[in-house]
Amino acid sequence: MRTPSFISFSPAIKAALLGLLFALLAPAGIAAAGLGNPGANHSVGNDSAVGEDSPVGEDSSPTLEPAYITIANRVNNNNLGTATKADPVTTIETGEPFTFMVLEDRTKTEWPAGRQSAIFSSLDGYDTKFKGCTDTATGESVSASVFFGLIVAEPGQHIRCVFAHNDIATQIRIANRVFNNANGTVTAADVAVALDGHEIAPKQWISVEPGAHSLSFDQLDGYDVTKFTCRSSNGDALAINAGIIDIPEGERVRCVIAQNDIPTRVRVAVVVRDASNQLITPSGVEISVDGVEFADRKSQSVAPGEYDIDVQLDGFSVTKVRCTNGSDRGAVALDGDSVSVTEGAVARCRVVLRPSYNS
Ligand SMILES: [Ca+2]
Ligand SMILES: [Ca+2]
Repeated sequence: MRTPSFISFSPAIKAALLGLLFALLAPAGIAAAGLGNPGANHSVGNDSAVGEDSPVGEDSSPTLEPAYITIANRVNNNNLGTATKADPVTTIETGEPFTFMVLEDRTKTEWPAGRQSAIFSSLDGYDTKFKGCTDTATGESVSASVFFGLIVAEPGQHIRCVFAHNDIATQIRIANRVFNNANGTVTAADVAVALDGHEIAPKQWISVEPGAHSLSFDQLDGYDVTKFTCRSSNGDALAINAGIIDIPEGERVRCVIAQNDIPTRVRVAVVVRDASNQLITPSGVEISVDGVEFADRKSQSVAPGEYDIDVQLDGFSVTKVRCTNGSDRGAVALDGDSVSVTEGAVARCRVVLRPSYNS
């Protein structure tokens, strides 16, 4: 197998040839268009005749009237991109013998007819798509393959090709969640979320400049912030330092803010002793807290406030009530049969009953 030789080429041509070979490897961010003559086939890897049999400057093929090409770059800046249609780099590479040209946007350029060619266009920070070519005389589309193929223009033919460049989004999306599994009544819609100091709609993609941005939100009274995280496109956690997140270029960052209502609860445990001071478990014990029936030894969520504890059992009387705070939050205080709980407190109350005739 012969290896391609670049010896007879200038450095610029060598670079172009390498670019052409590289194009075969489907580089990201570059759209390549091969046009025309769909029945033909071409492989650069086996085409060592380029450079060996057809040195630059010695064109043994018949001289043809040239063709013409105009390229049009469309630039979509819907994600804060700032490039213009003049910025993409568009080249056309023609084989046997090899020529390489940079095509200026919307400029009719002379171009060898009857020879295979490929067009490439790229723009940093943009996704580029080849949109096809048309014959400017007939308006008909010119057959083109999306990847490296052939364009063999007819003499005098003028072809117009279009590339579309769309700025790659750097975006952030913030989901705001509120969990009310205790006694909370706030909804996520009540929580304002701000990006760089401006309130934003939750669960919508927002385009941003890459770099540092501030995130803030209403921290609800009576709620814990249980989550404040951001992840990159591939799911990697991104650091949030004092509400500042650094958003890498081209990433679509998802953030979640979650707040969970802090439970305030009351639990009543009933202890019943008989006349011999033995523990018994009679049926018919009724527990109510401010008139609401409670099950024995089962805490229930309540709003912070004051609650009357009432325990009834025929033939028995309450002899003792004691409440402690089972939480590291809030406070519990007892005044007779009335317990007050502040936010986050868990009143664990123990109510002792003894036979009525003993009291
Ligand atoms: Ca875009
Ligand atoms: Ca909760």
